[in-house]
Amino acid sequence: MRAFNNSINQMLFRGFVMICRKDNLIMHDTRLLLKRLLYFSGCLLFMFLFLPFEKGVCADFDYFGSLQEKLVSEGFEREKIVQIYQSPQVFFDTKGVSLFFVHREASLNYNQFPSQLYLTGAKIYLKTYEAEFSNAEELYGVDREVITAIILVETKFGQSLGKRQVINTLSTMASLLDADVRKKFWEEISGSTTLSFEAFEKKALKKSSWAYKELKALLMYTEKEEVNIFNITGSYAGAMGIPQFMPSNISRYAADGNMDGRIDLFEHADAIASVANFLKKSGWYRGINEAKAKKVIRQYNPSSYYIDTILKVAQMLK
Ligand SMILES: [Ca+2]
Repeated sequence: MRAFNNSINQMLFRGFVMICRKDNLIMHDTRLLLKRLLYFSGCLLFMFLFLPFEKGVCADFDYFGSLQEKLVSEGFEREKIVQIYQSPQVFFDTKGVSLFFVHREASLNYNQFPSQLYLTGAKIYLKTYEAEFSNAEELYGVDREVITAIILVETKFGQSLGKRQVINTLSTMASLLDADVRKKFWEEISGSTTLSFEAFEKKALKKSSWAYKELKALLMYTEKEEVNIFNITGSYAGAMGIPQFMPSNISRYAADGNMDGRIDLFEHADAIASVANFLKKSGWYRGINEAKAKKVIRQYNPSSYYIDTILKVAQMLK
């Protein structure tokens, strides 16, 4: 889109120069003048038709201004924050965040997982990372089959990591802390949501506070582990990596499975250890009974379909 806009700008400039340059223009040749005016008008029409649709946002509106100030006032280095938000990769993701307001996430078909295809994949996964699973079982006392079932359902063993940039998802949602940004966003989505303005305000305030905390956790994680923030993609909610952790879960539960001194949730060794550590810290212990196991898995995802699927797949792998 940027290259396209540049070419439009070049066309406009050429048209403008053609009309204005007196030495090229024979003023008494009205047909030539008309031709050039038509060319210039065509360019203007093109600009009018296409430019306002770039990324679905208003170019003049500063969506992330107050968000940046808030981050700086809470201790983040101004230079780094400005550098992130000046990047062309960061934009107000109207489409992505409107998913929170316009319609619900399509419900996941959990029945697909206890199938021959995924069970075979799970057995290969268990074999491939046998050493990592042994370490996790020894350190955290969590069954390898349960960890495998979670990694299967979350990301199909790291194959479905989500395509949205987490920085955009969280920044867009967090920017709704600002009343002016909420007003602007409401104008953009009010025609396609069944929510009333009051219900939107309530939801936006709650979700923006949550996203702001997650955004801070993301910034801290990427700085600590020296990860390129623009390389982190995730779900529509901002969950990231093979185990789909929210950024705030990283400091609490993520673990360095391959002992290389870094936590990288896009590496299987770290993902396996992190899921195990999450379950242990949520109350898992060796020989846990089914009722208690359900309570622990509920901390990962409260859906009863999710919990039942994890336990069913784990049982089938034993
Ligand atoms: Ca590691």
